[in-house]
Amino acid sequence: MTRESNPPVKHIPQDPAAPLELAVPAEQARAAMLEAYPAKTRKKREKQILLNDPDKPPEIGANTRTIPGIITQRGCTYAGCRGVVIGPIHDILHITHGPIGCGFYSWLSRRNLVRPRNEGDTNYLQYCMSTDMQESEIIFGGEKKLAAAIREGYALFKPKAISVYATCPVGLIGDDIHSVCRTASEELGINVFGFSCEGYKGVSQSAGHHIANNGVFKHMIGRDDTPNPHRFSINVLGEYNIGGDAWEIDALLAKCGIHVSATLSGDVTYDQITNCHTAQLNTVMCHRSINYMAEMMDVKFGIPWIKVNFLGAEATAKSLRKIAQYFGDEALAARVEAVIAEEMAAIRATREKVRARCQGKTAALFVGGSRAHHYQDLFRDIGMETISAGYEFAHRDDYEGRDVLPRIRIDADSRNIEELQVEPDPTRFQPRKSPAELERLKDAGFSFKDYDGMMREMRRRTLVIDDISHHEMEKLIEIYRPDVICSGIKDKFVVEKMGVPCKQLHSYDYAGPYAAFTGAANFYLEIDRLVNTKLWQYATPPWKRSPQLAARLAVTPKPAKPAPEATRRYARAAAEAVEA
Ligand code: CFM
Repeated sequence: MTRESNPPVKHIPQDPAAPLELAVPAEQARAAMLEAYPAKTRKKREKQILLNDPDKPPEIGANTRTIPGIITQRGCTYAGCRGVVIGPIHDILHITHGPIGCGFYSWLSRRNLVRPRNEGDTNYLQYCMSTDMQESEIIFGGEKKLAAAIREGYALFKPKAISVYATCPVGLIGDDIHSVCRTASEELGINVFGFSCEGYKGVSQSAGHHIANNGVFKHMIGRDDTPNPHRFSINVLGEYNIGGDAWEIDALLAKCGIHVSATLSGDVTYDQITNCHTAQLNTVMCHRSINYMAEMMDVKFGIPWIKVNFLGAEATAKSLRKIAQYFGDEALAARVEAVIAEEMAAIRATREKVRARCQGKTAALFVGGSRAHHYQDLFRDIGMETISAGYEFAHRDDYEGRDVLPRIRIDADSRNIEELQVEPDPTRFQPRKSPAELERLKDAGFSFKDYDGMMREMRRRTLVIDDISHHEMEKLIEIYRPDVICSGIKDKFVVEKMGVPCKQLHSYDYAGPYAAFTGAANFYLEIDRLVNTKLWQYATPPWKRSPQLAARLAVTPKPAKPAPEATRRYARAAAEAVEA
């Protein structure tokens, strides 16, 4: 298969604001995706598949229920709470109250990477703890079993804290996990707290993020007021250390002289979280999963927050400069500039080499609630174009920018999730900047609590698709055949069977790190390998085998190239080995 037979983009204009000239106009691709749906489904999906306008982002249907029968990429509320936000805290015991499958699938020991800092540091993440509910508990209630599990966990490990997560059946039968936790806390003398994060609680894992933020805020933040000795101390919120990303960010900031008090939540301890309200600034990587926490800490303790992105060399440099500007210290700013110059120089050759090989190639990204946006910066670094992107579960503000917040209608599903009423702490609220300093920053163009969203940074008339279905993904590939698709395990093999390389951006296919400068260079090299490999030439896609499909797609059916002798020899040897 040769891509040249059906290139997705006819012309790439120099001006980043100008639309790409696509071989098949985006309107046509959208119509082809919607065509197969029954009227009611189509009406809903029409609001979720849009043509982008970066100047005036169109209103997208987001954070709504997936239509039953559609194959979605989404996960559940429990996954967002226990799996994503709280899972990485490595020295508290996480007990899943529910059937064993929920605990097992959120074990995530390969995801939550931990590097103990000091002798004797504990890491419980290698253990998977669950109450393993059975039919008898479903019928007669599971509270006793939960209380016993908490006692047993404490007896075995003597942790500083224990957290309990409710799964769907727990909510359905009405176990009161919070009262069990309160009793256990009094009995054991440690912090024990629960999360009502039943899988069905919201329309996706996004609801679980909100529930997790509320719980961490109520039960952990602010419990230790030990003064922070670091002058330039920040928290990195919404960074989950996938593939070691948080370690790259930590090391880079340390080189600049900036101390990370806590990363919520990646390789982080209970003590770091209980004390992180003493930092000077909150920086937010993944806006979707943790904007609630940033807001609540600002109101209660006076810590302002800014949006950052450490994915992509240019984006990382911009974020470092923004942090330095916040602190307003000349020596710090100079150090940051020196670090940027040094790091950029170290990856320049790699970036240029890869750029020469990838320039003009295309990507499509469908991931979670922030990466489908952030990774566009990495592709931009190497001259690749994002022709389509979308989130699994993000809200309108992640697409259109935070200025739409007052205009978002709160539906019954969102109302289901508690909004904490937070007030300034009577003794601990302490604004980090004086009004005069804030005014100066504002005059210099500095903005707090700002997130422009994905659409403002994507090309005009590219396709933005919320909660993409398998059917739509297949159509997208048939029509555009992007050089790479970034997605997750639910699509990976469907995409690859269609002859398009797929990079998982949730697990990184167990590679990475991709954050900061060294991480960016890793990503460039990996994308180069993916989009320039000859491997895909040896796959015969369906339209090469079917003249009818080829006619429909207006491509010329050609037989697949025979593999070189060495490859055939290897295949023969492998087959013989299997037979033997
Ligand atoms: Fe935030 Fe995430 Fe993401 Fe997310 Fe996730 Fe994730 Fe993600 Mo998978 S918190 S929204 S719920 S950046 S697990 S670390 S990769 S879907 S884009």
